[in-house]
Amino acid sequence: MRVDVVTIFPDYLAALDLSLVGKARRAGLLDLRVHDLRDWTADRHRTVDDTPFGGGAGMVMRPDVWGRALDDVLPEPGADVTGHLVVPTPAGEVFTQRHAEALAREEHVVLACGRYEGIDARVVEHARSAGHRVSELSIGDYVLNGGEVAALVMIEAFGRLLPGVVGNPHSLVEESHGAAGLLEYPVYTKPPSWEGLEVPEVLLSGHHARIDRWRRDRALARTAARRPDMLRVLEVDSLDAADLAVLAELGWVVDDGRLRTVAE
Ligand code: 6GU
Repeated sequence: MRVDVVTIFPDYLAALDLSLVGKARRAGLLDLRVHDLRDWTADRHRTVDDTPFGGGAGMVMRPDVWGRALDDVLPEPGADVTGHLVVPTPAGEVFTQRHAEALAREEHVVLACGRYEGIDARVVEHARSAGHRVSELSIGDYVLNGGEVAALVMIEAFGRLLPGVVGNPHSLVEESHGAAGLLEYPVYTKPPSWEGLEVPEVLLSGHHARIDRWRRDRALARTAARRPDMLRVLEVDSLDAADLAVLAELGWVVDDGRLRTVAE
């Protein structure tokens, strides 16, 4: 997979040399290139921004500079490889594991990192009319100074899904936000007793069916407490009788094919 990142702070992306993503790059699974947007400026001061039309605070990134950069890094329209332009922005759709899975299937992703008040809106419009897929994505409901950290988050999230990047593909199956639609259960390791705190007895029992049931119950209870929004959209067909009994204890019932609390 090829990934290009365009930014005015290429050093921000240095972390992509580390850990699993760094390993994927060195193994040739990920061809990742970071570019300095100022390489596409045309003036002595290497200007990338200007004041907003219509007035208001802050500066906006110029479409001409971004246009030249993206013309160079996105695949040519009609090329055999298709490109997907990702623009990290707090005004985007919220990035989820589903976006990570979709991006991991792409041949070529370009991330355009904006700073200041954002990029002139015509840049996205122009890329779309040139036939590129474009996604404006936010990593959550808070404001960052620019798209660089969000790009790091997205690259790590989809990079680890590329075939061969995570050593044991099984570890991708059970984790939070995977197919089960539940948060992950709590985990423990040695020593079995630490600071007066004991590892739950069942995990030391060697009784695999009871361990699986205990983990499933903890996942359901955690999701109910921390992410009730996930329970509300859960596929009820994925729940067995024991799941429904645990959920009932927690005050959740099935109504018209969906979970809801008894209180509503
Ligand atoms: Cl993608 N960019 C910025 N600047 N702030 C954010 C964000 C992105 N996602 C959440 N906050």
